[in-house]
Amino acid sequence: MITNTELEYKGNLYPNTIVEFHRDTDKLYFTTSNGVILELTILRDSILRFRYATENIFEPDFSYSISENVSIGFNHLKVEETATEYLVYTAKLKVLLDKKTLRTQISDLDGNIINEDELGFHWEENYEFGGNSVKMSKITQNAESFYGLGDKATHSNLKGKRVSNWVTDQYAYGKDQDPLYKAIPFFIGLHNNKAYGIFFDNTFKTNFDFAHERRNVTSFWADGGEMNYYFIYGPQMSQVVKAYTNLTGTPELPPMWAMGYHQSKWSYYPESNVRAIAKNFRKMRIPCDAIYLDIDYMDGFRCFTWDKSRFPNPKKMISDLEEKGFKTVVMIDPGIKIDKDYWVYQEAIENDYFCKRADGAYMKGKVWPGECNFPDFTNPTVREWWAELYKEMMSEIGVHAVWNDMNEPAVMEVPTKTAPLDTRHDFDGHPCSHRKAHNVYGMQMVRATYEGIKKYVYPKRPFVITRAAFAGTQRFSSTWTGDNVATWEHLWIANVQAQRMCMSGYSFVGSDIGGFAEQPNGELFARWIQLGVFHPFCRVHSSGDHGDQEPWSFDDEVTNIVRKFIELRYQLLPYLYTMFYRYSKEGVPMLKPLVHFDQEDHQTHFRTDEFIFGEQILVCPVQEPNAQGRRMYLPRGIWYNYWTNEAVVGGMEKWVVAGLDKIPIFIKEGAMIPKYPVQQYVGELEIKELVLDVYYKNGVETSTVYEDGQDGYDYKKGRYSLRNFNLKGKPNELLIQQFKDGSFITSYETFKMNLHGLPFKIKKIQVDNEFVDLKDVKLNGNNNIHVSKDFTLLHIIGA
Ligand code: NBV
Repeated sequence: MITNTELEYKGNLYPNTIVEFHRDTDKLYFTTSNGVILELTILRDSILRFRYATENIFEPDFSYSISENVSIGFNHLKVEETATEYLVYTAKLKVLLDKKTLRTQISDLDGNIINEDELGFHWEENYEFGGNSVKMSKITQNAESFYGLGDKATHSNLKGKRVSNWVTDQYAYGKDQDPLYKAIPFFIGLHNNKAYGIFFDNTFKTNFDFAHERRNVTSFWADGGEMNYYFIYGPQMSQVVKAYTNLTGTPELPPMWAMGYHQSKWSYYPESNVRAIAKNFRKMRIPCDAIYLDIDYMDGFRCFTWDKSRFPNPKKMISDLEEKGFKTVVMIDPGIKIDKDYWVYQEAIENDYFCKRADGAYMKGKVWPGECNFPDFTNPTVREWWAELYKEMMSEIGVHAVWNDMNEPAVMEVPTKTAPLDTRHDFDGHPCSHRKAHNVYGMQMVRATYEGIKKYVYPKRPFVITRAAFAGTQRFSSTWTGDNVATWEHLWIANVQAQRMCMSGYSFVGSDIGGFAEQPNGELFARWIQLGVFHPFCRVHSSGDHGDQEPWSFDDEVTNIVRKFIELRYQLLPYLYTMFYRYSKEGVPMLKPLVHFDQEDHQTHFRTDEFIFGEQILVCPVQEPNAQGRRMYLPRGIWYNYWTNEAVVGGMEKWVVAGLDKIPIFIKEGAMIPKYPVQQYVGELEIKELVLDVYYKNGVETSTVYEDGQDGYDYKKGRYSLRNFNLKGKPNELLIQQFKDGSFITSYETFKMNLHGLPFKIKKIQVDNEFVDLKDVKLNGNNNIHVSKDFTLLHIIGA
């Protein structure tokens, strides 16, 4: 056992004996004789915040990550004192604080240790920059696994790894390369079938070591700021993820078209090229909702301008595209060209909006337009100005959405690839250097963008995309995983990254399908599309210098496969939209790794490839060339093979056939999957009937379908339609109850129920306790029936 006194000689300082304790409503303060204060806040029975001050002083309490809408309130709080410790009890947890060392141990009320300090909080004075390096070390529990942390391109289980968080432009990154574009200092620990989470709310560069350096120690530390972390108890991982997501917030519902298929390239220009691409989508009957303009639409890469030779009349082009069902999304970068004749530059200079170096000079960096200055997006006045810059672009020219790139910020020709660390930032009234503001710079940029877009597309809903992100950025924007490469390994990375982001509160995510750098062959492109249509954000993007990456750029076989899978995504739109609704409302991640689905099954703890899309669809991409299928793990339960309807028992590995035109897709038994007809774009067709694919189960399962106007805010006034279905199957009957909520009137009157796996022949059908003539429900063999959307109880009875 290392004592505190010994370690003081190794440069680290430790709290010593607690000499004072007091309680202030939901906050408990423990002060040590060497001036450390632990402020322990009880947010909920299972959410605690630990914050440590040294020299008796806390920093002002401020966070960019914590949402305004976080729900707080606990049922029970009691503090007891013994000779050696303080004991804090909530309705779910017991925290023990050692009086001599301030170390903590958290257990559930049955006495199971969930998380305990090893050395606990310690720090090092930072004489170079001021402040402290703050550190925390915990004991790694037996067989503990770790998940989360944003976009790390490494095995989903982080056990044995060390990672850091420093938002970085990492062009053509590789597997295990770290850090990448996002900083999300949140992880989930799982041991003894119990999960907890830790969110280290510190914007400096943070590091996490999961039993990498020392076998039994998990630690995290930051270059500055406070040791300030939230402890979230499950015991279910789903509860941890939901609670973290509630803490850092969720986005409002995006317009449904944002969930369609999107086509991008660096760059589509001139206008004739954009029009030709759009035309081909409709000609080839491949659904598509949005086309992206990369930096080359601008005049000399000046943001908020147009290159008039390439795009003489953007307004006309955008409205013509809109008529054909395409939305136009344009790129905006943070770097503002130093050009005295450029209005954006002038306004920023006049109003002192650019970041400055420590000694007062403007922070200057080279990006696409040449030398640039960079707005200080951590200044609320600058954000307001930035939001207004979108006015003309959105409300005059008619642009539908914006993607923010290079907002790490990325700077060229310097080894650090970003702003100098002495750059000053306002940090919303807490002035600081880039060391503290770097990780949130992109977040604050896209926040400002979001505010502008939201204002100027009103009464429609905003849609924004960002490359850089910090914890909480999901409230404002969707995201993509940056500059990946057209390799099979990157297909694996994209799969892991998307799941990991979902576990880190950030569900609206996708990769550059097909790879950004280099050129995929048709097979890789097809396989990537097959994964990409199951990602919340679904966009093909490429650097464009190695050839084309449109669905028709390969051979006919590939085009047909790509079309088939994009069509599947459009059919699944009501299912996907419902997933988003649950994410937005309840913080439920849209993709779930198997460990999230069934943490008690230890087989799931190290699975990377399989995931649950929403609640009931199991997907496993094929990630190798020349495959005719693959081995995969089916979690426990009974699953229907989507392609063959065969029911399979899970809880084991299986070989699943999947030639190039298929990937393994399984539907959970009892599921009712809503489908729309294939449309070429969202809103093209009035939905005449909602298809419900019903998968028989001997037992009970619930399904949900959420619908609304697909854009606009009427849903906030109650104009939505929420249907909860309770399916109950018995050997000789199937009962479906429907519970409805909301006042939105859907365009269809009936459901077409496709019945899969029914073990009996249908003899009679009752709707709301009345027998109906089988002709009226158009019973077709044993396969499907058409019933009114208003039923409350459907009873299918077998012979
Ligand atoms: O704007 C050009 C690209 C863009 O296409 C890509 O999606 C971004 O991630 N951008 C990076 C800058 C150049 C990268 C080499």
